[in-house]
Amino acid sequence: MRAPVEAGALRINSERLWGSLMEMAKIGATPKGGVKRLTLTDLDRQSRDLFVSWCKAAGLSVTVDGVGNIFARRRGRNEAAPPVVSGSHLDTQPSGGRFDGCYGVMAALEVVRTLDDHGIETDAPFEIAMWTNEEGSRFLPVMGASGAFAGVHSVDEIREARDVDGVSFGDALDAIGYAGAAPVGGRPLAAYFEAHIEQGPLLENTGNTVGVVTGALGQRWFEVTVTGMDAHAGPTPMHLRRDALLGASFLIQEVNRLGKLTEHSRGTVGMIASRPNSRNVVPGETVFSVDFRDTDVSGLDRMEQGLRAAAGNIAAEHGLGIDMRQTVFFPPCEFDRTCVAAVRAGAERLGYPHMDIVSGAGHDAVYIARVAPAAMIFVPCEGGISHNEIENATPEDLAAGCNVLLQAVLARAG
Ligand code: HGY
Ligand code: MN
Ligand code: MN
Repeated sequence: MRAPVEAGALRINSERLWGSLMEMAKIGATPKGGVKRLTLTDLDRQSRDLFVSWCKAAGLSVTVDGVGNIFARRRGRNEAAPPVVSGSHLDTQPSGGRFDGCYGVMAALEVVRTLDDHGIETDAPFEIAMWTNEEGSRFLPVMGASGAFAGVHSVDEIREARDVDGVSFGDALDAIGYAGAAPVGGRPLAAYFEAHIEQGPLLENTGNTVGVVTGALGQRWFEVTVTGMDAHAGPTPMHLRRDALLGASFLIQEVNRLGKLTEHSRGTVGMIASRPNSRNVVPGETVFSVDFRDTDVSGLDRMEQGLRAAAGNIAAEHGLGIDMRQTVFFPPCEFDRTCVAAVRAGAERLGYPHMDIVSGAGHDAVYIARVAPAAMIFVPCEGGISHNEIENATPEDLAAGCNVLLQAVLARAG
């Protein structure tokens, strides 16, 4: 029997953590060193199969729920107690990196492997969670499956979502064989912790290794459809045109202006499709996404009202139809103070420079925080760059975040 180790002296295995990240990053690897592993594609299936094989090799019992969320459970002394859970997502952006999401899943797996190395049994069971479709890139809504677990979305709503090719979430999930039998949500969790790269520059710029995440920005997304009239680019005089793409260009400028209203507000147009998309045809229809974020709902309201007012003026001036349909909304969230304190105590005990930080990105923890005490741990990423194939992080920082996760999990799992 190994000599018992005081909890504070426990450390994860940094090489093993890094190795699991690099192994997973091979699935969907892109020439520029990123990862393209869109949710519910065959690459997603391969990453799930690899993750499940590692969990089974670690003796965990694996269940899958009706929207493809995977839970890998490590027994606790008290099997009747609600589990402490940690995880994140394995799906990526089309031009994603090796760490966004994957780090949180591999960090939770490394916690299991470290507990096993030392023969440590926890009071409460511990579960690794892998949430389907966090990115919201192929299917709306973003964080859809953790949202379903939290009861924010129905399973039907999630399964009926369609991608740009008209493929439904449900059909894609069935096709990769991860439509599980377990009910979606409806069971108590003792606590939820998610480790994630910051995806912004604050930690790196301030020389902090750990971000104690106290909450996250609220988000409101729209799909805007501008309708004009297809026309010939030659004979049609300029003043007679109803140019949808031109109208959209004014609105895109307005989204950017509104996003600069306050220090914490954000406004982004990331996706656009213009039809018929032919060089010598005045575009008759343009559809684009709007992503507004702010620390409070009144800021989101102000940006929405500003854009609707601009749309009214542009529609009148250019003879266009403009429709704005909300596709995502969640208010700013504050994480559970006890869980946040457990993260901060872990960083302090391990002597890592740390700071409190609000997440600019949405994460599955934002929805899980609605049904369980939750908190997050951030580590720096190089240049604050993410949602980009050059996304990078150091083994030392990733190990530090995982060590803090281990401490926080032990504090809550007993
Ligand atoms: O968009 C976000 O905040 C996250 O990457 N889903
Ligand atoms: Mn993420
Ligand atoms: Mn992301």
